[in-house]
Amino acid sequence: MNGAGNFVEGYQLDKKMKASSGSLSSSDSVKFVEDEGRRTGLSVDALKRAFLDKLVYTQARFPEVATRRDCYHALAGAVRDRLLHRWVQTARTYKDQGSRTVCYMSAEFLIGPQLGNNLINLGITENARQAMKELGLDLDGLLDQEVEPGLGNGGLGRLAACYLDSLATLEIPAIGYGIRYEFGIFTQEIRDGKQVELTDNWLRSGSPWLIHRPNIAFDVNFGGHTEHQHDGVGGRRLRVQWVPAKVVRGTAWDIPVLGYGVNTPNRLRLWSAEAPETFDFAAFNAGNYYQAVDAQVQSETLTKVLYPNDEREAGQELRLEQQYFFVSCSLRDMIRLQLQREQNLDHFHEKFVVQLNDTHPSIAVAELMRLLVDDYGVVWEKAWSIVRQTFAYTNHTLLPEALEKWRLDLFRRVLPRHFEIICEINARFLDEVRIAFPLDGERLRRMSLIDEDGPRYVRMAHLAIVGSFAVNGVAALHSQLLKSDLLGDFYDLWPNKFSNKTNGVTPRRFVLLANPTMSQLINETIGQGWVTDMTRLRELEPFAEDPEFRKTWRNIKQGNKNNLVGEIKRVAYVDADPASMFDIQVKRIHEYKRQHLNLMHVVSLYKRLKDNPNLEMAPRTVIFGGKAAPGYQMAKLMIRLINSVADLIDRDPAMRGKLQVVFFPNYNLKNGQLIFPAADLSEQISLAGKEASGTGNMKFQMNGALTVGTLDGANVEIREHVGDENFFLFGMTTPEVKELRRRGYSPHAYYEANAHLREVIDLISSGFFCKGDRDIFRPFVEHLLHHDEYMLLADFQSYIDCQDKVSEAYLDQERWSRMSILNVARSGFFSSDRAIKEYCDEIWKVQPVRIDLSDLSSEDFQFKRANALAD
Ligand code: NBG
Repeated sequence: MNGAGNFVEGYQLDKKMKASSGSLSSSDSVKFVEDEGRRTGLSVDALKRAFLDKLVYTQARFPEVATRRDCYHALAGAVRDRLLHRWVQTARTYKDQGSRTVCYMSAEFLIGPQLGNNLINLGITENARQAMKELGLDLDGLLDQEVEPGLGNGGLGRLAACYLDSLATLEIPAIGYGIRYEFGIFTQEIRDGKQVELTDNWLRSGSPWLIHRPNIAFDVNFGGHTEHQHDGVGGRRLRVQWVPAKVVRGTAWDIPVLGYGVNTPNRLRLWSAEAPETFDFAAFNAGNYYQAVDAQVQSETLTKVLYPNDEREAGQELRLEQQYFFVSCSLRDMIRLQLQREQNLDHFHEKFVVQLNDTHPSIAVAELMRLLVDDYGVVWEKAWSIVRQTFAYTNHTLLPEALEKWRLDLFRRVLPRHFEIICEINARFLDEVRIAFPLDGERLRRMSLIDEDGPRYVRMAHLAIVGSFAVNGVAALHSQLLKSDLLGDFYDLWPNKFSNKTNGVTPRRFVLLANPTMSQLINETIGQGWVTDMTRLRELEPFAEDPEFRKTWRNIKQGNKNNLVGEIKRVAYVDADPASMFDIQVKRIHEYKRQHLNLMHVVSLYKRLKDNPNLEMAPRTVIFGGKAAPGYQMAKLMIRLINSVADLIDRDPAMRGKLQVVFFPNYNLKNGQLIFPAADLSEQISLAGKEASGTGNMKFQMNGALTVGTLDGANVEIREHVGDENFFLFGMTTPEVKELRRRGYSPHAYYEANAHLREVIDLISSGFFCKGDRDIFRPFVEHLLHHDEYMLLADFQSYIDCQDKVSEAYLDQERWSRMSILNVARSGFFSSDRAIKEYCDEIWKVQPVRIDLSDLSSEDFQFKRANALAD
């Protein structure tokens, strides 16, 4: 009641203020400045006024009828104004200075909810909380209204988002280029223990962060054929014209990405597809209404939905079309910007550097060649030199099935001109290989851009490498394996192209926003400098020895666990025991990530507890979360098995207070921000050599979880930083895995030799966990016993032994807290700021550009060249 009163009062106040401010005309520059200052001010009062302004003039609502969603939009709108104020200033500065710009090209940007992060980066979370409170509203309730844009699958898309955050924070001129999918990653529900996919209609009630630029539009060709003509002196110049079968228009949608504590919002520019002519009047007049809108419907399909395959073959035509579509729009946008400043494209590579986030955008190599040679008349050699100085490529996987290749016939049908260009690039490239390695036909075959074994394919990774000046992996081990195995031939040819850039994650979202209580304790202990210089966390180390500090630390963790317990109850209808160890594995469900190994440990504990109810062990709640690609049957079966085991354990009174399993549905950023801070134990248990880096491992570490993990991906470096004694290591190393495979791996032999392993597997295959049904999990067990590609059985015993050590450590809470504090103190290296600095210094060669914020004044806004305005 009180709240509602305040709310109306605030509104009255706003009206009064407006009435007294007199008439403001834009010709009066002084007043304009004043008004601008108020419009985008950051004080509690300014935020209140702006909020009410948005509620009325954007949402067309008044307080008595406003819903929470309206209020969210009003607040987001007010925050957006503050971003745009900075944005305009930034864009102007970049334009004036002609700054060298990083273009991060990625088919995925998993940016997550924006409002909370923007408040943090503007430094106004507390002011906004107060402003809302004075209006009778609760900030957290409003934050909760935001529908997160799920424009990515997992680590790769989230990495791109972390990098945008760091680029802006480090004041580096940058643009993220991607796709505005209408439907992002599906929403996962669990029904009868099984995954059900629901469409993610994130745009249903509009996104306050998207700014449409209908004037920034490009027509993109598909299909058809090419026509070759010779002209120029003596007909020596080849001119190629591409006659397409279909044209789709891309228009730009921008999302501002503000850095922390700076005035730099960079631009995330996403392309959306539409028909060039939205309505076919000829067809309409002929009486065919459906045909009249058909082109539009067909074109829009292109950016309708994100492919939900994480590290799995996609291979569909539409996916290739999506890739080409966003790449073509992006490159032409860059060319447009360059031609605003210069007469020609000779210096394109000096103004822009393009990072290819995996092979998804790698068609850019051929597209930039096409644009330069066909559209701008640049000769091939010069064009190739520009291309090769523009692109750099990041590889994100060693899994063969995740390496993109396109069937030649499909590729040629969709992109006939690019097919020709790739053949030319390949011919010249193979010549280079021939000269470097004479008479090595086998090597030529391996390195060719075209895979000639069986049905022919275009190898996108090879195109990316050949067209780039730099190639990097995403963790030390991964980069090493790229050089020694997967890309060894390319390393032999161009050793200097290769480097490592270990991934990082942004501490703003994953610590400051996700874990406010721990952040506050850190601020009080060592100051706030760590937020932009994570190595400062080292200053926490001495406090690991302080019993008082450890106690506070534990209380904070307990508070975070309690929060998660509430959410688990809400979404999974389970009462999780907050006194138990929270043992968490959240990530995409994939055999190589071995969620089923984790589950085998659960079954092992269950069996041992049944056999010996007095077994001394730390009580555990084992929490899983993650989506399975809809067509990946084995991953879906893994989810089902997790839920079956969870159910049975829940029904067994002997397990109460000892062991519990929870499947947390629809793992995404929003709930991730609750999960990481609540974890005691982080499961990073992929088979060595399979996980390129992992980034969840870093998010857990920064929030004080200890890791149980293999020597895979960035785990290796995490362990180096925290020290062997603060990391639970198990499993084979990469050379051991290789050696075992070479000798011939027989999972069955492990099964025969290990009685406990046999008990665990037999219990699963007996149908014990699904009401005696022996069939459901048969494929699962058969697969393990006879194939076990990811060698669970070989690592089983080592994992179980290691988990027993975890349990023992957890029972000594003082020791555990000490280790937890040290994990946080030593997590600085895994900030995305460090990673981005390395990219800037070693690959991109870009410098920060400071943005000074001044009020936008009308003087500043004289349209001096009024008659030269662009239409
Ligand atoms: C993923 C890897 C992860 C890595 C992220 C970000 C793909 C193709 N790769 O290990 O599996 O952390 O990329 O680099 O999604």
